[in-house]
Amino acid sequence: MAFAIVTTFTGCGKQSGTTKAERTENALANYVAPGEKDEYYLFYSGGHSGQVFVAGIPSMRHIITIPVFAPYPATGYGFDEESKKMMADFTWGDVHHPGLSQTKSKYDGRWLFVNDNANNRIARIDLRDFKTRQILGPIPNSIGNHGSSFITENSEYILCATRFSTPLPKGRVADPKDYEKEFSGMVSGIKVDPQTGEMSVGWQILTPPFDWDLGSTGKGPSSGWAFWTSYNTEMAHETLEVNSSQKDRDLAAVVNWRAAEKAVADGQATLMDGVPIIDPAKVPGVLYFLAIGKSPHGMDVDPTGKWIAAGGKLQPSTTVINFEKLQAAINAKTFEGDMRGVPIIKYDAVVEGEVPVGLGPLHTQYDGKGFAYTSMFIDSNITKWKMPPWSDEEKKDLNKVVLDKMPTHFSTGHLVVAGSDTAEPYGKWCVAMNKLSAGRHINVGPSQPESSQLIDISGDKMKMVADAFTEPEPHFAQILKVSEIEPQEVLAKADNKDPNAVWEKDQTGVTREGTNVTAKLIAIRSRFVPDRIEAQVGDELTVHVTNVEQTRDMIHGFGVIEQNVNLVMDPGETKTFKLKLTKAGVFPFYCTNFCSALHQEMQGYLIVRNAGEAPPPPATAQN
Ligand code: RUQ
Ligand code: CUA
Repeated sequence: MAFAIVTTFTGCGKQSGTTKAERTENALANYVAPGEKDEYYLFYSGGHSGQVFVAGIPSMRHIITIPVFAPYPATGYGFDEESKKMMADFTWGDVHHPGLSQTKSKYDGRWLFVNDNANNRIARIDLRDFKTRQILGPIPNSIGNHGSSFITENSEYILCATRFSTPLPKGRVADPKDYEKEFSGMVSGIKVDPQTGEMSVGWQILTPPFDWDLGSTGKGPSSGWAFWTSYNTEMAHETLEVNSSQKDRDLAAVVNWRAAEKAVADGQATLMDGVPIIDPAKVPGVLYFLAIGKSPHGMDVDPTGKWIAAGGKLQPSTTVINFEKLQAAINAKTFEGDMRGVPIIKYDAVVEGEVPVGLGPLHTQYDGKGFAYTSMFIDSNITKWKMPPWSDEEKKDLNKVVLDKMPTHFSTGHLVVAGSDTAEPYGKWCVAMNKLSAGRHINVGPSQPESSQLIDISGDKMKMVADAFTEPEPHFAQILKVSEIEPQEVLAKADNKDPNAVWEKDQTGVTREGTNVTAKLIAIRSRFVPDRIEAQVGDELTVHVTNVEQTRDMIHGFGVIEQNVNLVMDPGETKTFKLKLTKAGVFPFYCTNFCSALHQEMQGYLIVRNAGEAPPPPATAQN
């Protein structure tokens, strides 16, 4: 997110309050000796890099990048036909909030979903091989898929809310000065197939053109519900910096997604662009509003499902909502008016307290032991506070529940506590994802990385353990215990379902049908079979390369000189590229991954003759 608030740095880059000896001791906590392994995966979103970064905790060492919405030559992503097809017309995305799949409100280690704020998409990464396997979208009838990807307790849905609004149906044009009347926002339920993880658009709920912000899903008592904050309930269409912060409160959305699902099944929706749309003014019980603190951002349900903390960027407190009271208010119709036919729940009836956490609270995470951690964008710190139930004395002065503040460097956006969004957080570690690194690293010129800081939250007082840096820009992360998954290390031959996979020399070769030339190659230490592909100018060339290795880490690449071809095949994998041949010449191809002592020798030739210069290439296997 971008903030118009000018921030000043407190502190001078030191961990205030600790001595060098203490800092050194804390740092030992993140030391993972050579040959030893981390205990947790950290999946951070890569923001507008379009990717997901994987690091280990506690070492904070970057291990791999999982390409999702942008090409990534290191793994050949975006070059082969399979990934190009998934990326469709886009070569970037803005990845914000990764969400691990859950069963019974616990991570089940199957999939990681990430949203694309820029092009309205959601992607699914399979945790068996850490590869992007589906990109859904652009989602119909919505613009700006920021408020996602929030996973329901059994991964029934990924819930999304739009950051922007647009005249609907898409393609219709209206002047932004008629914003209030002509523009609409949307909450979407993206259905997840429980067996395959395949996503499809389930249903949508029409909303006024607020800018929906961050949210989360319910569990336990709040099972079946989801919550989002918003900004710009003023429905301004220009100079939002000023015009969208006029009101003291903004409206949060309280969504009963099970009711939405039922309304669609009962035929209470109308189709737009192929999606059943619910008008919440006509279908009561699906959507409610709740006026919470000015310009809020995160709205995070705690592990018990009873408490919801909403940050207020422009106020010095975090609002704690009691879900049981919220439910009671809905049942008793304790409303304070309505907005376009949607009831506004009475604030005083549902708020447990406003905790004075500091300036610029954005997101809250939980350790499952009764403590909450809120990121302070303006104050640059993490504030630890005690969750309700509070004593009468604490209720009188909620300063008493604020327990600790850890300075961060600098301007923390999101933070993540291991497992916070499940019913059973691991606790122990918190990572602060800071918007500014402001020179806490060797000087690399004006393009500065983001900084993430590892904080030990296992004791009464938080301990700063390590600084790490990534390319822009982590917005949120998920932490998964390494022992919860067992990713495959090679693609077993039997699991390679590509019909063009070949495993033996005599299955390889180059064939021609008219102007379509198809080559099937195998890659094995240290050669390609065949190592010659003959074709002519004007041909459509399709090449399938199978890496027949069944050994861990034995990756081969396939680069063709001056053809912008870059395949990378994991052991057991087949990849394909297509090329329209437009120029004659002899173009060497070679393996890009250093695979053996004779890796350099792993090469061959693509020979492109002018039409009529030579007979068509033989249809039989060479070599
Ligand atoms: S948002 S921190 Cu998507 Cu908070 Cu960026
Ligand atoms: Cu195969 Cu280098």
